[in-house]
Amino acid sequence: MTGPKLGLIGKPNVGKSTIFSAMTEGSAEIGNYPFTTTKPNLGVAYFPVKCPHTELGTPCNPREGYCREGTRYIPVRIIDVPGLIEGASQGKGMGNEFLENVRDSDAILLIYDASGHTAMDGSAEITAVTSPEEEIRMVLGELDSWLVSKLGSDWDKFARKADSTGEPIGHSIQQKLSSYGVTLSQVHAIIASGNFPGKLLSWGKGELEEFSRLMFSTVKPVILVGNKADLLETSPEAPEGSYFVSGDLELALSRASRGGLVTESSTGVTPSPGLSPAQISAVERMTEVFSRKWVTRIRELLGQTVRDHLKLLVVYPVYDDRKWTDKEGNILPDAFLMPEGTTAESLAFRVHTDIGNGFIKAINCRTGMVIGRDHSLEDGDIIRIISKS
Ligand SMILES: Nc1nc2c(ncn2[C@@H]2O[C@H](COP(=O)(O)OP(=O)(O)OP(=O)(O)O)[C@@H](O)[C@H]2O)c(=O)[nH]1
Ligand SMILES: [Mg+2]
Repeated sequence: MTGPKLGLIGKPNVGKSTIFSAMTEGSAEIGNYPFTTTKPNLGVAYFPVKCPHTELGTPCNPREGYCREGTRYIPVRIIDVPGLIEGASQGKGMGNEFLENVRDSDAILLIYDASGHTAMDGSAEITAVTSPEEEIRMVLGELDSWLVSKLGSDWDKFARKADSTGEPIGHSIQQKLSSYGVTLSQVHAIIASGNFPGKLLSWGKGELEEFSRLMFSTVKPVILVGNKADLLETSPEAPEGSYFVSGDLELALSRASRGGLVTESSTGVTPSPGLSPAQISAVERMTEVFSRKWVTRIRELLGQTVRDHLKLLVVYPVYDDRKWTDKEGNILPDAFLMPEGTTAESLAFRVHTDIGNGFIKAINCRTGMVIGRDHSLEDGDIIRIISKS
């Protein structure tokens, strides 16, 4: 599995494992008490795109993910980690263990309790004991302090050595952060977008904090997800840019659907015949909550995370530009996630190093146009690469 990795983080008891289970159709342990999760859960979830096979009229044969009724489901990796409390960056609670797990996440879904019914330490409360803003500030603060402490460890020694080599500072920082999945061009972009002195020895805590803030807004975007939307009656006005979901109802619906109690389609949820009045009223409840305009379904959240926040495109490489198949005749076997601005040549390298090295030209299979190595690809493109090898 090669898809991007999304980390679910947040304070205890906000519903991370519930969302994880609903996303992955798995069964992480869920409990109404803090620190239910003591070890990270890893799983695979799928986000939907309209499958180009509908243009061909013949079903596709995905190598990864699956396709149902013209919708292709593309895999992403999800990690659910133990709840985070204040002081986690200094190792409090399961702090360090949790934070190490987001190291190689491509994006972070910061799950908070939009209903404000979970106390800061994760115990369930009837009355609102914390504002979502306070909760988000705490989690972001811990993320920042953790990265600052990692980046800042042995700073003087590191900076003196790096400055003396005369290497560009981005290069040294990227090496220091090599296990965090940050590329050299991303480090350069961060440095270019802030106000950083050219000598690392001149950097202080302020610079490290600024670097961390930029890293979590660009390289590893943090996406705010307010859970327990079912407990709210009206759309919350804040925080800006947040999504609102109901992990509980998502999980109930996915279980009901797998158990044959309901059928879900693009038009809604239909109860199967023979349900009890209690089951019917549960289905009505789900339908009502999911019909709220401000509530996002979690698979749409995954799709938007991949496209709008990680800025990845879905591209379909094929061998036959008319039948859209590989050499074995499989229709649209691969759906690759590639960064925006990806070229035909970089797709060739993603298919295989030899194909990249032998690149001659590519064909946009929808239009039949020949495209060169530097041509930027677009979301949904179906591309044939012609290569010497
Ligand atoms: N009303 C409501 N309750 C929810 C929702 N999602 C989760 N819960 C409940 O919140 C409690 C905590 O859920 P978990 O998924 O275990 O929370 P967690 O964030 O993984 O907790 P830790 O592993 O302890 O950090 C459980 O009682 C869930 O049933 C939701 O969308 N709505
Ligand atoms: Mg949990």
